[in-house]
Amino acid sequence: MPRSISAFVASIALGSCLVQAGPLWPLPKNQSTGTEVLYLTEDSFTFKSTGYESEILQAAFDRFSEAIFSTPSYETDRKAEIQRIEHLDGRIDALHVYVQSSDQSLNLETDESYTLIVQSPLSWITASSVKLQMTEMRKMDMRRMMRIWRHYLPVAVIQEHLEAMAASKMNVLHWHIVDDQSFPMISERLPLLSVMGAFSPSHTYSREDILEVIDYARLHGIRVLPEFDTPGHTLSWGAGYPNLLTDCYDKDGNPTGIKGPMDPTQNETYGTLWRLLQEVVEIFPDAFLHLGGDEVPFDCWESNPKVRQWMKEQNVSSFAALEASFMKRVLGLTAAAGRFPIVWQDVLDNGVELDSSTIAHVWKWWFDPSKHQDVAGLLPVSVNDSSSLRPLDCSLSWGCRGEEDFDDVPGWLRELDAVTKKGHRAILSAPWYLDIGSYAGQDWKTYYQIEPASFTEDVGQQSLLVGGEAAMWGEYTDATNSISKTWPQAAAVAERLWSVILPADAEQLEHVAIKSRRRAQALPEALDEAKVLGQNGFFR
Ligand code: CP6
Repeated sequence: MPRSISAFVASIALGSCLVQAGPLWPLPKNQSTGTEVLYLTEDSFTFKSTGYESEILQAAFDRFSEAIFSTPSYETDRKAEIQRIEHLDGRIDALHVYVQSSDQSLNLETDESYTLIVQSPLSWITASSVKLQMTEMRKMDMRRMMRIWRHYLPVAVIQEHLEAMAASKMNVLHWHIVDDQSFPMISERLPLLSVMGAFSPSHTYSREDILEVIDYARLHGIRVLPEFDTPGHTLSWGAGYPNLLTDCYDKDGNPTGIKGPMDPTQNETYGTLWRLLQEVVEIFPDAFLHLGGDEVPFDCWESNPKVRQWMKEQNVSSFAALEASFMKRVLGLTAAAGRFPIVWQDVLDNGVELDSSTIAHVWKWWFDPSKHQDVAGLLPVSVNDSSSLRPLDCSLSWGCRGEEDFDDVPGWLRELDAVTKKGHRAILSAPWYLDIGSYAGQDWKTYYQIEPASFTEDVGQQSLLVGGEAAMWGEYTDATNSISKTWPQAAAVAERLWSVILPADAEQLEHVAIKSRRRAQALPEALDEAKVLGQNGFFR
């Protein structure tokens, strides 16, 4: 039995650190607390690896030594401090870390559970994998992710995000690396993408930059999931390779000079994508690739006589079917490149029949029942309008597409039900748009109260929800405010995702009850904890 447990809380003068019982973040599955108060000092304390050694472990030791002993000392009364330490119950001289597996790769199957026992003079951690990230999260391993972009962010800012992610135990960076405004990734095979499409030559990511981000992430136990969004959100691609995009026409059939989504009717479009994809898989090692597929506007395709002619010839009867044929070819290329695909929910909503191995990314908080007539027995759609549940302010132009979007159940719950009924795995970001926000960073409470698994009581369906994501779209954030807009709010999403309640899991009901009680207690404490983390420089 541990004689005493705890988080490394207040760090104090003398380069020492008190170990006290306090709120742990994220909440562990099990925790027992003793009564003794222990301490560490910089001179006597060491980390020691007793299992498989690794670079990741060493990097973590360095980071935590720094975090424990180099934090600012605001309680600078040294004398009082010496007296305090003399009255404590014991010193911890070492933390032994026993990693049981030699496998250092990070993937969807990585077991991140560990047990921490705190006692004097020796404490230890036993972990299955080198990723000392979490206590076991029952049967569902929720993946916490975070997305950034649209303005350019320097590598140093991305690294700061990675540090904050590691501090809140987020484990995937969803890097939405290109969008309409800019193509910052330097491609060796298609150099004009960034030469013509980036904001400027200095607003780019070289291969070295990207590899640096990926390695920095790896040493923090984080995977990098790149997104190359097509066929929409691709304006910047057209600066260097205009033939990739569709020419739009006006009502009188004259070209407007405006470009639309990618041109799905030309083989060269897919040839160019294939060349880029080969480079992408050289650079990004993750098994998954995000293919986008969101918000494809059909009006430009419709206006283009060549596209209409092609559709007639190929017997493609609708623009949704045209989008489907594009996505299917891109999915084929992705499989050929050896990556598993993730797509935004729009692709499934538009009726594209996808292999069930494709992961659906749910981002809309509204729901269009007409797009889901093929799925029987969905959560009932009620038209009674309880406005208190509206997740966001309807004055935002894209927030309210008609009253039918909002009823007593958030649209994303229905969508999760629909896509998992079709057998797809799902990732959820709809309730966690950090870029939107309401008053002065108060949204973390709303983020924390989301119950992502409550869309069904079917354990099979619940098990298909593989992750959640705190999203920071970069329309209104850049290097000057991206960190402060994102943190520490994102930490509330992380804690929520490590503590997801699965209502249908009968054998775990007791645990669920304990968890929800602790969650209720943790809410006020969590804010204090976030403040401590903030003061200690985790969230600069
Ligand atoms: N950019 C891109 C965005 C969004 C999407 N794709 C987006 C728009 C509105 C909301 C959330 C996200 N900013 N490329 C859609 C996935 Cl509310």
